[in-house]
Amino acid sequence: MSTRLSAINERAAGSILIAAVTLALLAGGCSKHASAPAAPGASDSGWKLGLTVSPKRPRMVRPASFTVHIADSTGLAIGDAMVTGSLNMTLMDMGKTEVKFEPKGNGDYEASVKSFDMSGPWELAVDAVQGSTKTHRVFQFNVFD
Ligand SMILES: [Cu+2]
Repeated sequence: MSTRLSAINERAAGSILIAAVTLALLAGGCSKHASAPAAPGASDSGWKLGLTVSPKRPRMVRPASFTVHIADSTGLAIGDAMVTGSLNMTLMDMGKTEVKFEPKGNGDYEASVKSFDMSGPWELAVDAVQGSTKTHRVFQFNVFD
């Protein structure tokens, strides 16, 4: 076998490996979806968080609002948590936009943005804190042109 051929083969194998790693990273990103069940870690609250984006098809240069509903594992609404959020685009580094959620009663918390800088896939990382109970959930949504 010539060294030249084996060098080419190594390079090809390298590209395949990079492709596989990229796919694994993308799949990992998608698996952080909102509806994933809470991990049974000791520090996890077991709270259920649900996100509603309004309008249903948010648009790039338009305002949008986010409503997070929080309930405990038995479905009881949690009305007195401190809730903050961080928005970022999933496929590029455009920085993070912090948002503050205001309690609206019945376990609902609301935040809004005036616009998005770009259309495409975004994620909203939500942190809810009540005393020593902390919950982190990441939601994905799309912004349209
Ligand atoms: Cu972007």
